[in-house]
Amino acid sequence: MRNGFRNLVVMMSCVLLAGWTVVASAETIAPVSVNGNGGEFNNAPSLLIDGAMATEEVAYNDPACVHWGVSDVFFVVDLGAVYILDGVTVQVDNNDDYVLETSQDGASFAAWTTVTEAMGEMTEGMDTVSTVKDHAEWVSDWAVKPVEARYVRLSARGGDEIYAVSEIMLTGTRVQTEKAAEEAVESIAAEVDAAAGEAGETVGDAAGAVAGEAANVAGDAVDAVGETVDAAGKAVEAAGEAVEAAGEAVETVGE
Ligand SMILES: [Ca+2]
Ligand SMILES: [Ca+2]
Ligand SMILES: [Ca+2]
Repeated sequence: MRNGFRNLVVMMSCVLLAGWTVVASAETIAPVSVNGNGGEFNNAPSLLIDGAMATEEVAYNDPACVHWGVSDVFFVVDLGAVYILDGVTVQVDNNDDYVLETSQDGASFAAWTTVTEAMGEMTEGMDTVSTVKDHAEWVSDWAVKPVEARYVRLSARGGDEIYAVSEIMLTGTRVQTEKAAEEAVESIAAEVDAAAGEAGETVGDAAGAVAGEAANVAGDAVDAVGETVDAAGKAVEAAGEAVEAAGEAVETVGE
């Protein structure tokens, strides 16, 4: 019975998930982590994905910026899952080029787009630029080709060799892979098992409670019978004593 229900749930989940290659619409992605490599840089890489940007035109070494002067430095943002990336908004130092590459496995990266010195309106300091059409900092002649990726790598080149970034914001659509779909089905099946197990335990507990109560009642009844037997015994004793007393009285009268 339980297996039958489990199979039904698994089957229904498979039907629901079949053809569910892409779920949800394009969204601003919340990355799960970011790390920096390739040389020394200032401030925590986590600043790149905290959702906050410095005010435009502030200097590269603002506390909201990660900045560096070694051209080998790069940062890798992990989105936690594969997305079809269709937009990017970054805030970078205005007078350098910033290269964005993407990867599905975190090992092999391919070029995606480059933020150039010519983009944006700032002539000094940090400048926000975006490919997202309804963003206030949209750059009309900058577009990205949608790409499937889980990792985005940022590095800098050219310019004055003083580099800074305060945020990398990506938009895209989550890709539901076959494996993720299978995991979702397994997780639903496990929940069904757990619920069935708990229901079984509850029934067991209830049966135990009923049996215990019945035993208590039976015990009380036995006690009551015992007390009655005691009382009867005492009455018999009393009667015996009365008979004896009567015998003695007869003897006394005889004498
Ligand atoms: Ca930030
Ligand atoms: Ca700008
Ligand atoms: Ca610079």
